[in-house]
Amino acid sequence: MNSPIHDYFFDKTAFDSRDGAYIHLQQPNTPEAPLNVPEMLTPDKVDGDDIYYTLTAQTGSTQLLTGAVTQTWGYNGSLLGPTVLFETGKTYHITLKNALNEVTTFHWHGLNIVGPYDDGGPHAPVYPGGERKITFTVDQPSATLWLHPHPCPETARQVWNGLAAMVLIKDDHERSLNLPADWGKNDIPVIMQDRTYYDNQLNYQKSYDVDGTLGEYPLINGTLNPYFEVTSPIVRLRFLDGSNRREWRLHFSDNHPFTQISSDGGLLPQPVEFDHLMLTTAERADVLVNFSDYQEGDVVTLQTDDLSFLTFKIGKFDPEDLNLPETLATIPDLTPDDPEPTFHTVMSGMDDEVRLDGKLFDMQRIDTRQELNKVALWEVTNTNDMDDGMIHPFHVHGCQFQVLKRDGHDVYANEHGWKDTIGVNPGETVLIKIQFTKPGVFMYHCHILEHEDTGMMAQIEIYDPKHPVKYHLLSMDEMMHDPTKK
Ligand SMILES: [Cu+2]
Repeated sequence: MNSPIHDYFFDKTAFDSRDGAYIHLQQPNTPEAPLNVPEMLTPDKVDGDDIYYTLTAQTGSTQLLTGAVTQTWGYNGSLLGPTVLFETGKTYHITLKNALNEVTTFHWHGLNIVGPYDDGGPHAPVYPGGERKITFTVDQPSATLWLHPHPCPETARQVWNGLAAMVLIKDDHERSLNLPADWGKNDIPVIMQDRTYYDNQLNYQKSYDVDGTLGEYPLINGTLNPYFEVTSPIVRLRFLDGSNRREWRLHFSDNHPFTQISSDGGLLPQPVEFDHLMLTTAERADVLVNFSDYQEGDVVTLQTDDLSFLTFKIGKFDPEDLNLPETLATIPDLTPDDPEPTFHTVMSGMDDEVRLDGKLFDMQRIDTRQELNKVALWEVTNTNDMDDGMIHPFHVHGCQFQVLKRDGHDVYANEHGWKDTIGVNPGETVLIKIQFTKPGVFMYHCHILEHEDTGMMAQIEIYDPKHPVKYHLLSMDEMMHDPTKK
């Protein structure tokens, strides 16, 4: 079995044990519940190729545990949000509303749209009772993306409270492959999070860890102790690590194989067969599982390390062979304008010592610039010690990039597609090829949410020499306070 992650970081549980505050997941002692599948967001209006959506960040309560309901946050509901569907080539007009009593933003993680306002980073605050309207045309291939708040330094707490939603892009090419596409039946989101409850309530301050907040219990699509009834032989699981810090080291309880077809930014060039897969925070992987060799009544669980967090109950269906084309997608081989790396960025430190390029984030400082549409090589280094460090997941807004080398070695079989987030090991340097096709000011940062909130983040300006733009960059104080309210 091809398990490239094995010799990489999958087995290195030392990453956990060396951190005294590491919390191992436990099985919740709540009754099992059917896996929640967030339904598709209904458009307000469809006018040809123009589609109108509204998303409202709000508070609510959710029956998670036995007894008292849990106070939670969500988009258009009490926890997480509806699945937002985009179609390549169509134009979306989205009204973003804030019904919370604090500022938030709506960040489209993985979407190639202009920054810094549409992209929804810290420069795009939506104040309590307020709204923001954005319009963009989707021009990237089918992919599994997500939406989450980004008002650093409050991002981690808002995600912990429940704000996150899956975003799908669909296109004709993917449809031509006839992949499982029946949402909730054979096309399933698996949003992986972890939470701790105090008297049935979330308490971010009590759970807080400066190196990334961990929870005691898995929470999958907002469901505790979930099961899924398998009624199709081949099921697409869309994994999203939506945790504040936790890495998920995925495998089935019987090491049943699965086939990865897609990474962060869309279909892989070739399907990759695995029996283990690791995701760091914010990464996505779509896999196909062929359940044909099980019998009706069988049960198999999905595990992270040795902890089962999602039970599959095998129902009735006719077995099928998984027949995938050898080539799923053609990934363009971009030619760098300069054959040598032109940008080197360094993630360093742990705890409150974390830095990006030795600095803390400043919303009014542009840290680097790159010309629109130019292809550049970046070196991304994690200087943490091999024996005493952690994986920092590196994320860039406003683009999808390609991973070329890890410490001079070939990348793993599932890293040949588009990526927007990569786990960078302690002591490792990753070489990426990166092109921005949208102008703006964009963030690049560690996606451990507490590191991002601490300031392990910087900004790049993507400029078009023919159309210079002067951006108004808010200060953190301006972002946090509604200027219309004194
Ligand atoms: Cu980090």
